[in-house]
Amino acid sequence: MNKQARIFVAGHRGMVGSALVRRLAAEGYSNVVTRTRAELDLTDQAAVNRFFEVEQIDVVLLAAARVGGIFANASQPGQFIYENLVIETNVIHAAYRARVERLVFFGSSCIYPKLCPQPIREEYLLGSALEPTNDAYAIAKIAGLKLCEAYNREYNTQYVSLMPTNLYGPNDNYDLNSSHVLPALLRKAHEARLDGFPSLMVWGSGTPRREFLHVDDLAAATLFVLENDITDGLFNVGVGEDLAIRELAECICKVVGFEGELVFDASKPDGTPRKLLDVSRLAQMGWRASIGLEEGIAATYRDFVETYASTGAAALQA
Ligand code: GFB
Repeated sequence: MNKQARIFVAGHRGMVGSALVRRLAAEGYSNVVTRTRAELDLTDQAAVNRFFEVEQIDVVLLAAARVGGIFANASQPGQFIYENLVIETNVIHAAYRARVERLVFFGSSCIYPKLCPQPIREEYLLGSALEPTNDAYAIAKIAGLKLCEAYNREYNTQYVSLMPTNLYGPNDNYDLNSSHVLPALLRKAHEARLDGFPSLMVWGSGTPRREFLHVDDLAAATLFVLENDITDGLFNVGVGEDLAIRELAECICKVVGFEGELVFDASKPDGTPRKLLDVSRLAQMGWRASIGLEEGIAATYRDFVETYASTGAAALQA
């Protein structure tokens, strides 16, 4: 891909978008275009059309989305389905109208059925019913990847969909009501250690299994797709290994240095029992994740401590 290409990173302040911006800068891409929400509201169709008409974008990285952990998904399904459908529809259609050739759409492994055979291959999509705690979000993400497929078929665009497993890394959301498990436990373990608490509360039974990918690996996979001229299709992006939530909690406590006890809150939902991605499709093309879980958590914790120290606990609620 041309280093002068005008690359629009939609959602550049989020965890995925900011990782993409860092990676593009490190690789020497000099024309990265970003807009804050105040500058461009992606749910406003007319504004999105105008933006694409004037900006001469070559490549879109569509990382703007309403995202959240199990509780946020389960309690705000209307916002999750509406905002994601509108953002995807506006950006993908406006990009096509403005003759943007290449686009990468980011989804999530929760698009696959709740009780999917493991590890999950891309072709298991729509094989059976979704996990109810996140079916609204999953339907929106399935619609996004289907938009890409349909536009490629009908209009010869080159729109690719990447389905990352559960992500973590810098610029994650640490608000305990809306965050995912990894940042939530990192924060809880940190505060429990500082405050000298004897125990740490983990939601659910601790038995569901999850796979975790550092967001810098997702950014690397995205550049791999763009630079190797992969122009069509759906690709899982993960590490190919998972662990139980209890094991994740133990690993986080080790990194943070919290030595108290884990307590499990059975009133909170477990969600899908397991979602381990089969990552062989991208691996066969030559890409693999490189950041190990403990190493990635340690780096994320250092970043968290710096943010926490400079902004304080209250700012992390935002
Ligand atoms: O990361 P998480 O919120 O999302 O939860 P999902 C994963 C597992 O960790 C669940 C447990 O079994 C939670 O009950 N867990 C334990 C916790 N302690 C905590 C905690 O303090 N906070 C949170 N949040 N969980 C989401 C989907 O599913 O993952 C989305 O709802 C999306 O659609 C995203 O796909 C990646 O992995 O269950």
